[in-house]
Amino acid sequence: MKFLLLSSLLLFSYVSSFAELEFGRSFSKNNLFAGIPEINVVGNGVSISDGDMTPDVSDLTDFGNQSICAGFTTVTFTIENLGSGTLNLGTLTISGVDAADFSIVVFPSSTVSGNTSTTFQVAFNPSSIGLKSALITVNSDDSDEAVYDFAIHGMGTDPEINVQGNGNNIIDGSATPSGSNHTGFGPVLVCIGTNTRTYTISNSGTGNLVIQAGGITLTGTHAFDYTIGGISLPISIPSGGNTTFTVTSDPSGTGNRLATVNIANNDCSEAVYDFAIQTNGQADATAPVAPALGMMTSECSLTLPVPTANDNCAGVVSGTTSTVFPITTQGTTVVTWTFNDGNGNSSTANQTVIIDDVTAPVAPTLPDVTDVCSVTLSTPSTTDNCAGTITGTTSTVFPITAQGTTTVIWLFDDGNGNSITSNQTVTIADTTSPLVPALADVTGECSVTLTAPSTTDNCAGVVTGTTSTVFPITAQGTTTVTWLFDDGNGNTATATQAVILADSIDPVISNCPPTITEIVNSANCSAVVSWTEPSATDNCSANPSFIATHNPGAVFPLGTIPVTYTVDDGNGNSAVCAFDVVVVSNLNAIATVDASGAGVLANNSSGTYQWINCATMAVIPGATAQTYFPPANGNYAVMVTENGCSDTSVCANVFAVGVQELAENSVIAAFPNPSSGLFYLSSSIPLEKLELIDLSGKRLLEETQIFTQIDLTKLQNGVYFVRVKTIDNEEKTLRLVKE
Ligand SMILES: [Ca+2]
Ligand SMILES: [Ca+2]
Ligand SMILES: [Ca+2]
Ligand SMILES: [Ca+2]
Repeated sequence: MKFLLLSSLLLFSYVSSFAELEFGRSFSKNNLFAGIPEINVVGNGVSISDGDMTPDVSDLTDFGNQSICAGFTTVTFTIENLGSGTLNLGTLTISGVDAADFSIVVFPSSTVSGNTSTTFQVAFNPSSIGLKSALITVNSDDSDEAVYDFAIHGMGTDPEINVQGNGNNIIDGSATPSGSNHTGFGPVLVCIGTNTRTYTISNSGTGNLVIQAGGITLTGTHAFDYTIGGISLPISIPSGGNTTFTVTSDPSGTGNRLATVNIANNDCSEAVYDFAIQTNGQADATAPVAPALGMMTSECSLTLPVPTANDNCAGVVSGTTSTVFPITTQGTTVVTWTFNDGNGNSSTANQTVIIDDVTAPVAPTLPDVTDVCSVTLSTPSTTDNCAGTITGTTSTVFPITAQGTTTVIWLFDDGNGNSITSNQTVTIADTTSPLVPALADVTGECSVTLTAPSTTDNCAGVVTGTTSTVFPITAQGTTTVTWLFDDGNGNTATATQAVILADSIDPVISNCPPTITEIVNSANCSAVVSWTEPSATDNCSANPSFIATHNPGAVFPLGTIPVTYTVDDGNGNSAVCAFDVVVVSNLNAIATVDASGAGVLANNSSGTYQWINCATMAVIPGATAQTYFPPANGNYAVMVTENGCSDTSVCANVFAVGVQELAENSVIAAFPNPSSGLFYLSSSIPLEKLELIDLSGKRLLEETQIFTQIDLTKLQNGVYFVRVKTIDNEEKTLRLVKE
């Protein structure tokens, strides 16, 4: 092993020599030694005097420290030929008590041209501790320094490593970690915890204690849980010196975590200094430290920033909450935040949030609105810091129809106790009158009550007319009714309507009495007559009044007195009820023609008689007997007077006075006589005329045709006279009795 190293150094030495030869040097002694060689030995650029017996670091004659068990030290010296002549070198030797600890590993050239140089290399590889001294001798043909020698020395060393933790020794090869020397790390949290121990490496030996790069390693089951730090390798610790390094434990699991620290060094007896370390990995059992969370306020809504808590393992832990953000509920909300370290440990913290809207909605500017008839405002809106768009409310009822100016107060309430109002002015002005309607004339008989007419208005719609005229109208003729149409907004229109009343219907009379006959005694010849008065109705007049000629209870004289009730409806229409009151005496004078047809007979058996010629209604003087035979045919009545009261009979016809009798040879007869009604005539002379007369002288029948039969079946039983006239102008009266 050492041989191989020396060979490589030897090769290097030659190359180095050639380099120095090639570049040469400038020597100050050239002029002094022209033509002859002159040796000079140099170390580290410093001349080493021939015979120098005091090794010195400056010229590399002091080789310094060198471990006795590892490596060696080499020094290169230069042999200069300061003269112009060639220097021929002889043997190069190392001598002295410790010559065996030194060796020449690169030899110089055997000849050195003038003003050039060559080099050689010496290795120091001590075999034991202590100062090792030797002498190097260079033999040459230099005229005055043929034996050029100088002393060298070096220190054989062996560092002694020792490691301490916590001021206590750690035995090399220790397998029992202990807290006292910090090979036991104690409990350390797996999650995040680390424990760093510092160890001191000291060198109590000679020479430098050298730890090469990568010289401190970790092995063992859980070596990956530990890291080495606090030291920069390689490092050389001088004798008596020390240095420190750290081992940091970061357990990746719970329980005992074992590893071994290995320090590879140049201590010949403890080339690997190792010891066991141990950590107790701890699970996390500590909840995050809940923070104190300040109260947060806002007017409308708030989304809380997520708070954090510090956890021994998880570090900064963000809170979580079931509260839904943003919080918009007015008032106080307590948000509970939970901080979970992910290792089964959690804590909570409450945070008070106060949402308090104190800002009223923005007062909007509302435009004035005008219209003719009515206005229904559209609902305005405004904005609020919290509620956003807010629509207004009002107590005003729409549509607004009131003429003039109405101020509508809109209320905007944000629902959070804040509100404002804004006014809006509405002006309604109707200047249009209702339409004037054309009203038709109305006609009637008695009365008219008009139905109020209507018209239309731009605002009021249908407007019904009013009038000062009092209904019903009953005045006959034409009445002009003036109707007023008022739209209620100060605008009116008028229209007239003619009402024409014309009553053309007469009153109607009911219960008009019939002829009233009163028979009075002869005492006063008058009668108090009463009757139920007629009644009247009229299409127009409710109680039409009568004008009567007589009233019930009036005194009526003998005779026939017409009574009239005249009723007038006041409208030019009238009706009349007329009847007779007949007052007759109970004398009841009756004059009848006697059986001869030539006299008249009064039926009365008492009183006095006075006959009257009906032709002149003159009293016939002296004719005062019950029976009167007038001197000529004619009509006669009798006035019977009794107790100062008179009664005059109906006139009776006397027809047989002075009648020419038939000739003896003419025979005219009627048979059967009496008969039940049918009588047959027989005559020897043709007849040209026949008259049938009753007892009162009234002529019932007159015939001019040939007749042989007289039919009285339809007459009452009694006595009748048949007066016949022949073609010879003879007359005969036959008396017929119907039974
Ligand atoms: Ca924790
Ligand atoms: Ca508000
Ligand atoms: Ca109007
Ligand atoms: Ca009438």
